[in-house]
Amino acid sequence: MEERDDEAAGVPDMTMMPHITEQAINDNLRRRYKYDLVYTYTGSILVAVNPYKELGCYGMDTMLEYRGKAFGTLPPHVFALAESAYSSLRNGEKNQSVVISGESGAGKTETTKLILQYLCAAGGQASWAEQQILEANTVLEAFGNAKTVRNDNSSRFGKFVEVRLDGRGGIRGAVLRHFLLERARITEPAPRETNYHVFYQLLEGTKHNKELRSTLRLRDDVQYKYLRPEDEEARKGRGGEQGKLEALQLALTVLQVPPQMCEGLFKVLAAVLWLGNIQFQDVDGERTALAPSDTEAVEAAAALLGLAPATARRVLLERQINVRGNVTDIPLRLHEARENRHAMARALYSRTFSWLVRHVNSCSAPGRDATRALGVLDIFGFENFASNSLEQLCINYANEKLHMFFNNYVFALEQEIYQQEGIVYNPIPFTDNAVCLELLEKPPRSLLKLLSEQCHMPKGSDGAYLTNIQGEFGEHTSFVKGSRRRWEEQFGVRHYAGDVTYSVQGFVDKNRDTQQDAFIDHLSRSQNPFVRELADYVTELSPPGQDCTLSSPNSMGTTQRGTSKGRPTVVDTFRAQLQSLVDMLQATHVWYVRCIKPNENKEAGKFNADLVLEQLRYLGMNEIVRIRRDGFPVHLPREHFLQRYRCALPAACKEPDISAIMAVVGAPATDWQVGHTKVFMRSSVHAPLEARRNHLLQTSALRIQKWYKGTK
Ligand code: AOV
Ligand code: MG
Repeated sequence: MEERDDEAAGVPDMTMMPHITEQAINDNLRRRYKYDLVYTYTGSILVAVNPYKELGCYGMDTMLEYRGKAFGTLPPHVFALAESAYSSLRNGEKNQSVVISGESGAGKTETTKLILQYLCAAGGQASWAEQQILEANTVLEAFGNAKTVRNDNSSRFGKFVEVRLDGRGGIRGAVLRHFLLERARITEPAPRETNYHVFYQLLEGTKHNKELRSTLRLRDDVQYKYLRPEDEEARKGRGGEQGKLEALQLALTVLQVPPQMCEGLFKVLAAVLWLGNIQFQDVDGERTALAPSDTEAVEAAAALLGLAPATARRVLLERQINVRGNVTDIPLRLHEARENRHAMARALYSRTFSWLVRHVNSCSAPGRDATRALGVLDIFGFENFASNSLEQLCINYANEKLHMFFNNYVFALEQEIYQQEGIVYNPIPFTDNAVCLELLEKPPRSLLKLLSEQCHMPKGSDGAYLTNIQGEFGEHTSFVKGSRRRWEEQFGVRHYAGDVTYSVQGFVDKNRDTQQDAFIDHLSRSQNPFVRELADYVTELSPPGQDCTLSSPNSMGTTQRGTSKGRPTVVDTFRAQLQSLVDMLQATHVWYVRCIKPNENKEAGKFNADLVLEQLRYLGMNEIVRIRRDGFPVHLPREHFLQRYRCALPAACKEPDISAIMAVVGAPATDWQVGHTKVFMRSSVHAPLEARRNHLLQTSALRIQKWYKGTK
């Protein structure tokens, strides 16, 4: 590393920059990046540029350094933010949350892990609850992450981890919510991408564990189609999977998954792989048969799922329909049989994922004394691939929603409060994404709503949906009609982070997510105890909290038909989940981390200024720096302010007043104002006030200790 020249290394807080322009912000981040200073503040918002290499600043020593220190007293770091959220909670302030955003590969998941590690270390002794929180992550990453073209360890689900603490700051457990695991990947990973990590870990790990390998009926010499054997290249770059299976087994043990369930769970994974290899053949255009030369796949899948071979054959080749109580078997046509088998694989895998989340929640369930919560939100980042489908629409919709929440919190609400309180300030305009969100979700007619309507029609189709939205939204400023050539298959959305073209093919089926009821029925009678549990519930589609806190999911019994009116579709449920998440965040104090991706090649030391500039633009970084510099981000009710900081005044002072307190820390008059009910401050005033208060509290605690010892 080059020797550091402090001036050349930029400023640690961008609100301190003399001139705020996009270029200056970009330049500041670039300078810092050159010296491995990947963290930069904008007031209390943390900007993190992905280093793409081990930095050596995440050890216990660094954690201890940040322990108990007020925000801004040490160089910017994700630990400083975690410490502030944690200490606010301990000081009895409202529940805290950290919202981490940035595009795919920007570093959200790594940041989340660092925050959780810090919290778990901050709790003091490494307790069981802390161990479980960290191991839950190992499990979720194995089952929910995969290699994509943008990120070798891309999260294919969103998560909100709520760490629960008692009044003294001790960690008592965690509650996990998950959002929309990508299902298409299970049966059809995109070219140059992989399936979920766990499959490769299982195959690699059982090479050295022959016994498990034979229990799972896995074979060395068989190529599993769901793993894209033709695309071995895709797996390179992720490093070996050696030792990962042991780590996963250990994590499952820490999470108290009984050995019998563990085995059942691995059998389901192996069954999914075998399902992918089943070959069908057409009989007479109406009926389908299993390829006679290839019985191994069917037998293995049936045995692993604990089903009788005849039962398995039946659910693979026929579907049951229920007409007024009469159940009839209807043969599946070739393409239906193939698709039906994929649906079985996806149902098994996504139910396994939901089972794991639920299990984690039950085993690390916080006790009654865990009254405080610190949540960390890590979702899938904004995506724009060569081909985008319903998964990308949902992912990008989630990012729009959070962007709106951020804007609202940082700009709209903030300036509204200034106005109400009679504060003098220069209004700061910001780019609003409300119009795009309206297009996506606003009732009664929106892209998502019309999709669900289409799914409730017996003859609903992708084509009809596209015609529908083109007619409805042709003139909408956020809607982009597909290019002239492809307008009958594509449409586009002008997102805050750029235009994305979506291919409509598969939208209706994916959103319906129909499952064969007969299959689930058979699972409930399986010989495999884990499989029986999978038949029990449909949490993949249930809202946050897992246990049906919203009204809808109970009506989604497994025996209902997928298209019936009233049953929530995938996007209906996702929308409800997101809304409930936002409502919940609203009730907390929110900390923000904005992750930035420095280059497209996952390379260390490369800062592509154009790429960063694009992100700074759509994040509205320029306006953020401005409002944090010119605005008054810290507000406290007058009474609260006086109570909190009167300690800064000499004890003789009977009538504490705001200006006297401000004078003690030498706050310039431009940096604070008193509104009708609240005191407003810049961070430059708040930080020294807090530091002074902490110092005084510590010295008086010491004095009391001394006095106490003296009296003994
Ligand atoms: P993401 O969560 O934002 O993408 P990740 O957190 O998975 O991105 O980061 C992508 C990769 O960048 C990681 O696998 C690391 O190799 C590297 N990386 C990120 N942060 C750090 C760090 N602080 N130190 C070292 N390496 C880092 V996505 O999940 O795709 O939206 O859906
Ligand atoms: Mg991630």
